[in-house]
Amino acid sequence: MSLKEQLTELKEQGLTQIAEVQDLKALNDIRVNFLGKKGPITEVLRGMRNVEPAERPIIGSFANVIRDELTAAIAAKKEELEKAALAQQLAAETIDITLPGVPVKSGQPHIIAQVIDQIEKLFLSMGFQVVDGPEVEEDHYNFEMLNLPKDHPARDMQDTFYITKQLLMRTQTSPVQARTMEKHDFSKGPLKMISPGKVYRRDSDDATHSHQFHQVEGLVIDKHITMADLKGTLELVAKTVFGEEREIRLRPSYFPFTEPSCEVDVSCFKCSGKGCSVCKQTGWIEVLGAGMVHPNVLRLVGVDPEVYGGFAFGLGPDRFAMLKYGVDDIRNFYLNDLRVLQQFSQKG
Ligand code: 2U9
Repeated sequence: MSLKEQLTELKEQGLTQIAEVQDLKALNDIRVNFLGKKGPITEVLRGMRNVEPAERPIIGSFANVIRDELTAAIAAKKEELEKAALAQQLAAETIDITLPGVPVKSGQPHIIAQVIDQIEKLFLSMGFQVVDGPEVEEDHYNFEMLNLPKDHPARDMQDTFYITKQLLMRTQTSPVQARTMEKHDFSKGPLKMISPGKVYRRDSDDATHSHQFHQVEGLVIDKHITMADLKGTLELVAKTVFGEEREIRLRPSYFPFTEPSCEVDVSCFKCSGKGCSVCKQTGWIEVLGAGMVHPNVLRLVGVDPEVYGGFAFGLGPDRFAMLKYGVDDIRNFYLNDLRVLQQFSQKG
């Protein structure tokens, strides 16, 4: 068989194999087989030594044409197989967007956190800072700095979880205010802060008491602060949490850290003051304690009570949430029963 015939036969064989091949790997094997350095075409061209020199360029270019034809056929087949593979993959991965979805369960902040968030937003909008502090506190900041020396009878008002003689679980968030006041540079401006957080008392848990609950305390210290500033601020708290129509009233009371001190009632949001079971027929519900910061407290943090004064208040988000949502047992907030907690969805 002449070289030309051998080459033509190789071409036919190659084209047949290319036409029949079904996958990319086998196609690559064909390419290596036919066109590689050790392939049959190279092998046939070795026989050129026996060909007339004048014939050699003709055979050479004939071989090149065959190489080009096979290369083009392989490229075309490669494209065809790749397209088919992609089409197959797309068909296999098709998503049926008409299938019903799997609902994703989303959580929500705890109801107490929601109440605290609402109060924080109000005070941030009035330029207050929100300050955190330690829950394991020194006796010094929890009591001493708040005008409650060791022998003060008012220390009996709170039973305390003591860790050591000097360390305790804070019974109020006031120590955060004492620490902040101590650091504050009053020449740079007033102090306006709230301190939300957990507090601890050695109470037996029942429907209205929990050994751990929450407080938000507020403090404003500046020159020329009056009780009118206190009343205006607390009126906003009452309206924000219990509704725009609410009014408040102040009744005299006693706290060691404020003088004068008061208890604050909000007009009943259930009966609007007519009298019902929520307000025990009085039209008013006690929601807060407050007062003007005691001069001794100011002196203890190095602030001159002749120049500066201010107001302070304390409220219980647990009590707020119980009143607002008609929850009659505080323990519901701490049992983590989803059936209870999911009722306070922010969506609805
Ligand atoms: C400083 C000075 C004074 C914070 C105050 C109250 C009145 C109060 C209770 C209400 C219900 C706590 O959540 S509760 O149990 N609080 O009645 N708290 S004045 O007075 C301060 C705080 C810090 C330096």
